[in-house]
Amino acid sequence: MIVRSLEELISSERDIRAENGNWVSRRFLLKSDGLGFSFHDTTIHAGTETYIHYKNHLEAVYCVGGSGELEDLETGRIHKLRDGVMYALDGNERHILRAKEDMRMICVFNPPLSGRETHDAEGAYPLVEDSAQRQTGPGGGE
Ligand code: 9YT
Repeated sequence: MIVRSLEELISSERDIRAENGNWVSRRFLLKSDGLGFSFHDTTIHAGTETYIHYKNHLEAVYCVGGSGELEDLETGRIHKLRDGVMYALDGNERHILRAKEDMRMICVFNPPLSGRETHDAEGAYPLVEDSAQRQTGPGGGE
């Protein structure tokens, strides 16, 4: 069994800030934990707009605080986000997150993130190879 608190993640190596300052992600579970998914508590900061395209990962996101919107760039649809709304990227959809207030998001990734990934120039996380444990792709992700 694994038990972790947010307090112990903050300021640890599981506490990751986006290079552009738009979000902070506390990574409760990573690939090394062996569950087959990763599990994060992410805050998207108020007033920010973030383009994301996870080409290598599926993600489910549950908003548990704050408000903003999600634009699905595949369809052009805009969805309001607030406490109690979940979205799942089951088709590697390109999207934009706009936070009106700080949005607290609980995120699950499949395959799991390995650790310190931040978005690369194309708004994606590189896929970390099992054997080499090496980051590939533009920007290197770290
Ligand atoms: C909701 C979302 O995808 N935010 C970007 C950060 C990501 N969730 C992460 O690394 O935890």
